[in-house]
Amino acid sequence: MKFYVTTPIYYVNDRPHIGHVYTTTIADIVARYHRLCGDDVFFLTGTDEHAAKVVESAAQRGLTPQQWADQNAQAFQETFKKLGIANDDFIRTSEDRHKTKVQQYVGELLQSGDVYLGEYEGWYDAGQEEYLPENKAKEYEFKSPFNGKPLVRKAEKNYFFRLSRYAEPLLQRIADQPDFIQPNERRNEVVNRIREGLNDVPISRTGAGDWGIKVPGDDAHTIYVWIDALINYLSTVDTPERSKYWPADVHLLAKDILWFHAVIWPAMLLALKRPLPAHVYAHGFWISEGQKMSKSLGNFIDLERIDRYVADYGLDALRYYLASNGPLAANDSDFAEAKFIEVYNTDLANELGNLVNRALSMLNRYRQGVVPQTTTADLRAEAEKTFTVYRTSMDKLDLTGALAEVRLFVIRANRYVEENAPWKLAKAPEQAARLDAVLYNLLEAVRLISVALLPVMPTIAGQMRTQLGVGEFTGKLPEELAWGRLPAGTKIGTVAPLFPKKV
Ligand code: ME8
Repeated sequence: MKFYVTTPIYYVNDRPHIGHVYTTTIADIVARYHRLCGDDVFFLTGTDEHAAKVVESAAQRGLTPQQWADQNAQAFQETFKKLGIANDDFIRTSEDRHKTKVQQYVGELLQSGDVYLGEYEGWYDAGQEEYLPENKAKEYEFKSPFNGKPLVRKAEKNYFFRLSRYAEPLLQRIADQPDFIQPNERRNEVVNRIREGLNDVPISRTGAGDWGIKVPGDDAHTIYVWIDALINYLSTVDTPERSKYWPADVHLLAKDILWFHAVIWPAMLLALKRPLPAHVYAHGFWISEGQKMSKSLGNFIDLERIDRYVADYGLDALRYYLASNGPLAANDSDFAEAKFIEVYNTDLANELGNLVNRALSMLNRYRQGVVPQTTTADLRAEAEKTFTVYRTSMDKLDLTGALAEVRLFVIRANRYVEENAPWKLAKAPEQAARLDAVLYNLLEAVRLISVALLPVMPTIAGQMRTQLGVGEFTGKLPEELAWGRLPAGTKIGTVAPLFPKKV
């Protein structure tokens, strides 16, 4: 099966921060999971470059917009590479392969009458480059909900997209497929807003100079950055080799940009007569030490801090924390350093690291490091339940739920050690077969946990496998999550702590 997952394409004007790293890491985990299941995966991320802010910032630095975009796009690419993100492509909207497709699709929409030339007057949020509907402008007291600056009354001749045509088809789609927009809270918000009515939306602006994509046949108009940006998901795979990936299986993003992804983009696709993505998933926001992250507070968890966590605790610990404690559901999550350290010490060092270390050390001590035969499968039923829940959770993007389930199994396996006290069994020769069984069951639990953790902590899971002597993972995840695949006679590798304890 094919599986196509996307992240938002990030504004090149900003430096990468924990928010960008989060969505991209979640997408990476989902992509790795599907690859391990044997799917033909395409994972796309990239940068959104045609915003007016890019022209301003470039000018302030004496650079061309392209030079400034090049620098910053590179920063995003390097960051993602450093953080182990295995994306299949990185789309930049200033690339020709994207620009030609945008013109092609907008041309199709002009032909079909879904895009037309009209006049628009409304309340404009210059920072966000978007018009707010009259009722929203009023609700926010004619100030930007994002930066508090006054909205501007603006009139212009524009090309419009006939969004008003698509309220019913969109509502129908959401009714037919309730998990199209996730989580549920977000779907309800979108449905309520569509029911308030949809106006046509301007999709071009004038006076933008050369930075941006022109409306085909009318060089005075530049295609509005949001329309240009949304198209990346399709333009990148609209080639003979990649067309098999469309429609996307999931667009991942945060709640701030859900409207564009759940309403405007699907309506554009309906107008283009292209299939709609299967899911639009809008997670919540990270806040920082209890406060909203903002430029004015200067409290972004930025790259310097991220680098420090990676240096001190390892990249996989950061990935685990993001996935297990992040705002995947409707609520926001607090990124607090103390919490991060607590999760490292508890879930990783005390629970997982300890389990692996004691299981392998006891095998060395009592069986010269060779996996024995077993006569009972004490943990089998629990393993089967754990990994069934794990898989259904991963399949529906509930990474937090999947990891919570794995953690319970780690705790269970540690308790199994206490219950069976192998150190006592080792003293009684008539208990030799029982000790064999206990050791086997423990090591098989460790193997299963390593398989489940591969998408989230690829390096740690790899180390677990090396220490266990089972080598690099080459199988398929669903099969490898079945009980009893650890061969008796396996000679384990060198045992070393996975998570050095921190204070
Ligand atoms: O909106 N917590 O780009 P952007 C979690 N270019 N995620 C966060 C976050 C936070 N505090 N802050 C940002 C744009 N994000 C457009 C998108 S797509 C066709 C065009 C993440 O650079 C989250 O994924 O502002 C959010 O949706 C995205 O960054 C916004 O990135």
